[in-house]
Amino acid sequence: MSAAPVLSETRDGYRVVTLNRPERLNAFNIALHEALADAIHEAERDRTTRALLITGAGRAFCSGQDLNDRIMQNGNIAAAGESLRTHYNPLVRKLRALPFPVVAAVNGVAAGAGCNFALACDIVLAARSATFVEAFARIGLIPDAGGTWFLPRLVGSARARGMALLAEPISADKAEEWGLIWKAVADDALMSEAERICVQFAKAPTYALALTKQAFDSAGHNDLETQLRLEYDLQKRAGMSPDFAEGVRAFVEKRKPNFTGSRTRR
Ligand code: T3D
Repeated sequence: MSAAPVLSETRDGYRVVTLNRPERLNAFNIALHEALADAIHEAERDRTTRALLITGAGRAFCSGQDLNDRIMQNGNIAAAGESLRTHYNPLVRKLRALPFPVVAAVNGVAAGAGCNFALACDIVLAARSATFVEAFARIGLIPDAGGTWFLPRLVGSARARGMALLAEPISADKAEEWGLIWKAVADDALMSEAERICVQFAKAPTYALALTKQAFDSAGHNDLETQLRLEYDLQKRAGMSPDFAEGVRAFVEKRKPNFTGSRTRR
């Protein structure tokens, strides 16, 4: 029996999802896509989930599309593109829309769609030995899974074009220096640091964090006036949440807040 392509573990207030095809550096095939979509769906359905941690088994985070699957039985190469519609685009949309933060713990190489999948997460932590490579140009494709959207926004046009057109690996330290990711940490500290962040998120005002994600994503296409109006709408919603009342009371009473993450007052 072959191993499950994705492992999912429930922790106190968050879930850990591990891509589990280490022999292919956790490359995406249909089974992995489907198992990952199921794991994310389960996390979302579980009302106690307040953060998601995604990492890879073995020495890699994810090497993008499994290229073995692109060679058909007759030896021809399958047309690229359809998998974006059926799997990659829904995955990126889902990660951005989840009502809690998603932390990527990039434990090793993140290549192709595996790199952009990591960049779609809210917080990207990387082991110092990890690398980020927009490998697409090496095989005659363009960056997908949101890469052409994320890269220039994160690192600016010059570095985005360099990464995409040259397809050279970027070290975790350089990724942090460029603002591609949140932080590079020592290899043996990666999981403990990612878990520490998820424990923090599990006690956070989750509804406000979900609205914050929404505000940042809209800022990508809004002008300032539209964004100010959106902040007004979202802040009114955050202000109606029990966590706002609790946050203010805790501050005044000089104690730690006890956030429920809920959007409505009971
Ligand atoms: O419809 C569509 O297909 C469009 C969608 C496209 C999305 C994409 O992601 S396109 C980009 C696909 N990914 C790549 O091009 C990256 C391919 N992999 C690599 O360039 C290198 O493996 C890495 C830079 C990621 C790591 O290099 P290295 O030297 O550390 O490891 P390796 O020796 O190359 O790989 C180890 C094994 O994993 C090896 O298998 P073997 O020889 O031990 O049996 C290798 O073939 C396998 N592997 C790595 N990446 C993939 C893979 N097998 C299938 N697909 C992969 N993507």
